[in-house]
Amino acid sequence: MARSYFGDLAPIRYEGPESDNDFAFRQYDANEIVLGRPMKDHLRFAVAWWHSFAWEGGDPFGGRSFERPWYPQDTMESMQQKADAAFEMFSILGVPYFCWHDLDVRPEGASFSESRDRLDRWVDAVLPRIEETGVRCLWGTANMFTHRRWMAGAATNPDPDVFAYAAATVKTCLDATLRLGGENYVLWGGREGYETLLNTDMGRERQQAGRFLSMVVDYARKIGFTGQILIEPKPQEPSKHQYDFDVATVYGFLKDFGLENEVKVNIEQGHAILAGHSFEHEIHLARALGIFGSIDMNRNDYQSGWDTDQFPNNVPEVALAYYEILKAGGFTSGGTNFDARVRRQSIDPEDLILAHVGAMDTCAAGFKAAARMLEEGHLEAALTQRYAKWDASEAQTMLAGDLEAAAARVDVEGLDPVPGSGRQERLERLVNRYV
Ligand code: XLS
Ligand code: NI
Ligand code: NI
Repeated sequence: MARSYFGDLAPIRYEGPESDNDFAFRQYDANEIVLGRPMKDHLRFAVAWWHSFAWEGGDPFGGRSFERPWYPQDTMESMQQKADAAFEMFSILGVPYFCWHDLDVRPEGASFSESRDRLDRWVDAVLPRIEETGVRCLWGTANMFTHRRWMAGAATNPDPDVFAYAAATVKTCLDATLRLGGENYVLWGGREGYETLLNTDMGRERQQAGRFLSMVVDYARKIGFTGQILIEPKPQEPSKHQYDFDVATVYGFLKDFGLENEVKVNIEQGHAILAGHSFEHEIHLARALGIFGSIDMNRNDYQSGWDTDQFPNNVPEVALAYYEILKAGGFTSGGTNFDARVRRQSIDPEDLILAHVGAMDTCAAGFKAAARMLEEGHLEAALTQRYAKWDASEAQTMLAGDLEAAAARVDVEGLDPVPGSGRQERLERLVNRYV
């Protein structure tokens, strides 16, 4: 029998906002129908294998602070123990999904083929657990940033041998994601960037990244992977500058390589802030460009400015994000992945559980507020009204015409535009009625 890491914790149930029980949901009622669907199907929560089970609590000034029974994570036995604890936690939380990197789930072997065999063995071990619990893979990804071989990049490396190693790594992880029935595959390029321009050829590296992504898309199609390929933008950290800076930059890159209909984005709250945007800005733009895919729901520390991967706890912020997601039509293959870790002093097993319970409640509260914002339609009505003149036929004719024709309207119609209020404070106050 599998050893229990979380003691005799029972599955978390919904008890409502008045409940004093910390081990209960106050906002997240999985089966509550919102906008015609159970909330669990809107939110599609996922636990991140790396932060919850592989991260050991280190920071730049100190090492491991946690003591988990599967440490040190260097044997296949520890992998099995970790997987047992992971599925135990998924069941306690009632989350439908998990996400993983190769390095989170198995130790690297002495050779590439040993690493690949180990990943296959992890998939073998996890498939029956998926079957029995119904908890599935939202996305898989390759860790191409921790090992020293990646220090100068993966696909963008000055050494073509590293490009080949990256190809082998992504191929293996895509194969594993396919076997697991994963609904997406993510590429996050933490080392695809530079430390100094003095040793960097950006034009060349960008071409390599474009070729690599095209190869990944072709291979995914070839093996019958029907999931969505996603790029996760981030402007910097760990590199000084990363090529997948933000949604706008990634869209330009996709257009350049003809991949804008093949690849979408996984947007992380903390990365949006690092890029100088808000989370809702990034989702809004991805929606406008038709490349919205999924989210990583974790926040930064606004005082330190670091990407601290904290669990969400700000309902108004989360509400605006879900409002944009609802306007995008909701998630299709994507979901809400908690790419978040407990603080290094939160060393108890129950801290892991409660962090997720709190985050799920925050998301549920924000989501319900967003659903009401959409249903009542006041924000949408204000937006429609603001652009209403553009619906007129003469405006559309002008847009399809040339500069001279547009210019001629000023003389012919005697135009003298009258500015209208943007009503910002009124709209901000309106949002506060929901959150
Ligand atoms: C790091 C990223 C990473 C990706 C997956 O900042 O968020 O965790 O989500 O590689
Ligand atoms: Ni991140
Ligand atoms: Ni992330």
